[in-house]
Amino acid sequence: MKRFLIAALAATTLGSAITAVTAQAADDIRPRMIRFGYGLNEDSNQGRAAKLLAEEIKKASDGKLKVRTFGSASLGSDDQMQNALMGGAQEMMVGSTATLVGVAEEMAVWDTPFLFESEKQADYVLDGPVGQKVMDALEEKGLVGLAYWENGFRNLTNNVRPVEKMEDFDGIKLRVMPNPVFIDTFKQMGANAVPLPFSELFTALETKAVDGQENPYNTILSSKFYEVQKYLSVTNHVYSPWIVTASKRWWDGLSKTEQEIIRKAAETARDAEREDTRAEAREALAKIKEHGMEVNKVSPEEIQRMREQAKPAIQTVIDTVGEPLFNEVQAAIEKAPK
Ligand code: KDG
Repeated sequence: MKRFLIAALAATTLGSAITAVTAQAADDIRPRMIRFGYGLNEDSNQGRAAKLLAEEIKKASDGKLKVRTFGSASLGSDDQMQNALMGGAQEMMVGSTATLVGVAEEMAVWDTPFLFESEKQADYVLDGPVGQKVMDALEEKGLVGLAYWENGFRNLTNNVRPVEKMEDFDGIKLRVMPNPVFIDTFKQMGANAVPLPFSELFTALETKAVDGQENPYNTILSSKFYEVQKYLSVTNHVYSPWIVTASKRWWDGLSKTEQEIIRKAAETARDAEREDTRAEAREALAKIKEHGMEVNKVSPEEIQRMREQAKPAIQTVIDTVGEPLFNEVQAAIEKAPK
């Protein structure tokens, strides 16, 4: 009997302590409106994950932290939003790591052609120490990196010809992300690389200002590129992460409780987004074909030729991020599960 009473007393004390902490935590959360911007449309994998993040933050803060999501680049292109966060004019966003290279050059390591061979490798490296180190480089520039989401392995579309061998790139005006490594990579392949923000891409394809582009299957579907593109050539030439970031100026004004809620929600949404993106990608090729695109898979021999040809672009990455960081990423890849 005595043991039960002691246990009951301890539980009551513990219970009231938890209540007190929870109450304290609740006091630590102020009513806030958070603007979360992204570039794809709300029906995309990026849009679905943004909605989930908003729900998770609202739930964990008992509705005090409200997130308004703004899709289709309605708050601006990735680099415009990144500048808005650094200036404190917007609170949060998700966008490409590739457009952050001008902010923190370490981000260029993720643009290395053929860096990852699988999503498992990517998850292991991005969510590990070296992924965190690259993310931390954003802080002194006014951004807080919260989680890497999956954009995915990138493939080529164009209206000129199927790309079956490297020479087929010749003369193709290929839109690339505004990023030195992407420009270098496709110049090396023989394409005419044209850097453009994502928000201008569909119109550029529709008006034939460019012949082609490269993006994961999910984006080709959700952005309806099949309406303005004829050929899809499967290369998986680079794995692109997205990154969820917050304005450091805003972030530093949050309580630890609020920061923990937001960080945890970004990680919860990350895990769900990766699952959702991979499930959608598995079905994507069939759907892209149904929409009339002609699909070809580039042979391993030709992929090897492209790898060789891309080596100067890899040197651009090493020159940009430094050999130590590049080697640290390579070492993490070696340790990653296949
Ligand atoms: O906002 C959309 C971009 O974050 C993303 O999709 C980047 O892959 C990208 C591209 O091609 O610009």
